[in-house]
Amino acid sequence: MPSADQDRALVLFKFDACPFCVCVMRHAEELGLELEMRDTRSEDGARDELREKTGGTQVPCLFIDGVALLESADINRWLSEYSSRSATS
Ligand SMILES: N[C@@H](CCC(=O)N[C@@H](CS)C(=O)NCC(=O)O)C(=O)O
Repeated sequence: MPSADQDRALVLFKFDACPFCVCVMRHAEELGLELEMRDTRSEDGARDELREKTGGTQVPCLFIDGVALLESADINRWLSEYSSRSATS
């Protein structure tokens, strides 16, 4: 997993009716982080792309420099660390 101590390209695969996704999106917003989003329900090809990259369709899935991180609690923990590190650099 890429470390949270430097700028990373972040892409969140999500859909809006998913409560775990909403939790991650809210947390990112609270931290002032803007994430590129891919919606696996409303966006053509996003779900297939997620399946190709992870072997499944579970969301939320955060890609950190292209590396997939699943599980909302783990994503939120990584984002908190990323936010605090980038604020001090
Ligand atoms: N433990 C996971 C649960 C995530 C989860 O259950 N996501 C659902 C949507 S709410 C999902 O991806 N279902 C499979 C699918 O939609 O293909 C987390 O906290 O992120």
